[in-house]
Amino acid sequence: AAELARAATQAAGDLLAPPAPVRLADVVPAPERATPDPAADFTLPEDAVIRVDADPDARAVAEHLAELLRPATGYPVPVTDAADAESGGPLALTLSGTETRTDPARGLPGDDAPGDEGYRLDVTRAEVRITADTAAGLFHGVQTLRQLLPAAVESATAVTERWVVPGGTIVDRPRYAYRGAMLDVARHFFPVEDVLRVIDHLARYKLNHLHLHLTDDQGWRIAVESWPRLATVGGATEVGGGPGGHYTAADYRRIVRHAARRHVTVVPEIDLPGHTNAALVAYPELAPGKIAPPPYTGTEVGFSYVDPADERTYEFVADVLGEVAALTPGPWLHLGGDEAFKVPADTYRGFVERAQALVAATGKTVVGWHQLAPAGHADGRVLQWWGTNGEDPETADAVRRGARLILSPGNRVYLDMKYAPESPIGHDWAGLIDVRRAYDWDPGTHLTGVPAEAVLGVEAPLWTETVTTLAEVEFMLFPRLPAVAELGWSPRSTHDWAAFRKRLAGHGPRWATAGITFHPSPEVPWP
Ligand code: TNX
Repeated sequence: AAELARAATQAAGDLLAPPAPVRLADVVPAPERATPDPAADFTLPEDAVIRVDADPDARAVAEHLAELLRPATGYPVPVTDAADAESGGPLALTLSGTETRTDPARGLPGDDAPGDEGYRLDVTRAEVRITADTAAGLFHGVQTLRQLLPAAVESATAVTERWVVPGGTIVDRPRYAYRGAMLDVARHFFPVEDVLRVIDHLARYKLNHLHLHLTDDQGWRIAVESWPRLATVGGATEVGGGPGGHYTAADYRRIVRHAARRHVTVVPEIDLPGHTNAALVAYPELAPGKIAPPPYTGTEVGFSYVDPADERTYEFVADVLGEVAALTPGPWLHLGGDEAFKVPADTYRGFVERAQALVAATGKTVVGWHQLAPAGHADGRVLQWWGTNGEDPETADAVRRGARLILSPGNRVYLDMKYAPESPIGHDWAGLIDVRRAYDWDPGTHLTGVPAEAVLGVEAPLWTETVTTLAEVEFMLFPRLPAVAELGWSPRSTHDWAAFRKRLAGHGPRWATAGITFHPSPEVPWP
C-alpha cells in the first residue's frame, strides 16, 4: 500500500507543469483580506537580512524564517536585532504595541486588530514586513510568506530561481481559536521523527493543535513512571502484530518543544474507560475480572474497559493524568471516553465525572469525545463531536450546560476514510471523503441546536488501523488537511469550492518539491 501511495504521488509529481507565478491571493488557508499591488513585487536579494524585534519568541520566528529560506536559495540570510540594524532589512518582523490588541468597547479583537494569532503582511519593491501583536501572529505571517515565494523554495538543496514575492498587503486572522489534527499513534506506533514532520505539516497550514491519541487497545505509547509496565508491556504491541513502541518522557518533551516552536499546542489523549486493553495486559488488577486479557492486535472496538468499581482504577487514572499533565505545557487533557460499550450508562457517567475532576485537579481543562456529553459539566469542558449526522440532542444539551465543541464530523474530516473506492488504504464506514467533501461544510452551523459561539474550532483525526508509514500518513493528510485548515482559519465569506480547488492546485508542486506524499485528487486542477 505504501508503494502504491508513493507511485501515485510520483506520477502526480511528474505530471505537474512548471508552476505559474504565485499571486497574492493564492494562500491556503485563504486570508481575511488580500490587496494585490502588481507594481510592488519584491525580489529577495542574495544579501537579504531579517530584522526582528528584541523579543526571544519573535527572534525564534525570524530564525525559523531563515531556516525556511536558506536551503533552496543558498543565501546566508542572517538574523539581526532591529535596533542594531544599520540599514533596512529587507525582511522585517515587527511586534506591534499591545494597545492595538483589543477593542475595549467589545472586549474582542477590533476591526483591524490582529489579536492572538493574526498578522499583517506588507510587500513592497523595497521590503517584506510582517507585523503582529504576538510571536504566533508573526509565525503565521511567515507561513503566508513561504507560500508566496516560488514553489522551488521547498527544495532541500539550492536552486537557481528569481525569488519573487507578489506585491500588496494581506491582513489576516483566524476564524477559530482551535484548529487541529489528531494522529493515532496507538494502533500503529510512529517514531518521534515522524511526529515532528506531521507537526511541520500542521504549521504550514496554520493549524495550532496536535492531538495525540496515545493509548488504545493495541498499544500504550507514553511512559508513566508510577506505572512502568504500561509502556514496557502495554507498548509492545500494535495492529497487525508489529513491534509497537512508546515515547519516553524525553521523547514526548521533544515533540512538545518542536510543536511549541511552531506555535502548535500538543493535546495528549488518555482514552478511558474503554479502549484500554493494552493497559489491562500490563496491569490485570485494573481489569474487571482481575485477569489479564490477551494482547490485542486486531481492529475491533468497544470490548475493553478499566474496572469502574475498583478504587485502584481511580489511583491509576490520577497517577497517569498527573504525570501526563506535568509533561504537557498546553492547557488541555483529552480523556477519550468513546465506545465504552460494555460499561452501563450510569456507571459510565459516574466514572467520567470522577475522571473529569481528576483532570481539573491537575490544573488542565477536560477535552473528550462527545460520548462524555451526558456526564455533568466541568469547568471549561470541551467535547469533540465525531458524529455523522448533524442531529445530536445529547451534545446540544451538554452545550446548553456550558460545554464548547471541537467539530470532527466523521463523514467530513475523518482522515482515515478512503478518498475513493480504489484508495489503497483507509476505512469507509463514514463514507468516502475526497477534497470537496472535506471542504464543503460550515462548522458554524453544522450541529442543530448548537450556537456558533459554542464552536471552539475544528479537528481532523487520523486513525491508523490501516496506516503504517509516514508516507501513508501524508497520503491521507494531503490534500484534505489544508481543506480542513481553511475551514478553521478563513472567514466564511471566503468559502468557495471553485476558488479553493484552484488555489489548492498550486500546492501540488510544493508538496512534490518537499517530498510530501499526497493523493492526486481528480477534483483538483493540478498544474
Ligand atoms: C471510531 S472515532 C473510533 C476509533 C476508530 C475509528 C476508525 C472514535 C472516537 N473512535 O476508535 O479508530 O472509529 O475510523
